[in-house]
Amino acid sequence: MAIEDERMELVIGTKAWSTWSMRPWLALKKTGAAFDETLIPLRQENGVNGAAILAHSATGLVPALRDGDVTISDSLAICEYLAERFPDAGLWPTDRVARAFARAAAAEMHSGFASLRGECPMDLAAEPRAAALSEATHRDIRRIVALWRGLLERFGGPWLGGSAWGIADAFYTPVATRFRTYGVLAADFGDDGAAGLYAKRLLARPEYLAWLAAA
Ligand SMILES: N[C@@H](CCC(=O)N[C@@H](CS)C(=O)NCC(=O)O)C(=O)O
Repeated sequence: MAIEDERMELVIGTKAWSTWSMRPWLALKKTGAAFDETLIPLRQENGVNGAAILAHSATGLVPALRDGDVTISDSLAICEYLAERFPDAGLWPTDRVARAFARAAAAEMHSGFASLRGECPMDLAAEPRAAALSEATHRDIRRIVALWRGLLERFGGPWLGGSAWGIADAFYTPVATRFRTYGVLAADFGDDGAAGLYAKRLLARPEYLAWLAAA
């Protein structure tokens, strides 16, 4: 059983690199709940980070959320848990159809876009530069731009599920950082302006700015 009065603990990896850590951290920040953060530096010599993570997370991966005596691994499962634990935080749209599309968008990010993820790793400390990207990464970017445009139009924006920033937006925030770092212009990938502006909005969110300030 979760202990309601105890502060939750989110175990995360290096903030400049760990996109999977960033997503539930942003969602947890949006709830307004006080929480402790345990940061495990990634990419250490001799893989000491692996053993350090295993002490917190049976999967050997960050993020992991500890709530009382409950530990949940996996970014998407943590976000779902937070949405249920904080039903007033608006982490999923209230409209059933918008919620289904927002969930599908988050799931597509969680399981897809392997080329973009591999070729354009998040690096919040990197100077923006124009990168030559493969056709597979171009396909990923075109799909993301089409997905963003479609949801913004369908549910009226300014967020993917409509008026409230939520989990789907948290899931695409690292993509917005990649677009900036690797000089990706949404307009070159089928944007009419809406996706580019959405990426800018993601990077202006207070939750993201709080993460960035400590990266
Ligand atoms: N599907 C998992 C992926 C988690 C994952 O790959 N985490 C990476 C860091 S972003 C990790 O813990 N790697 C182990 C390491 O670098 O030692 C999730 O969504 O949480």
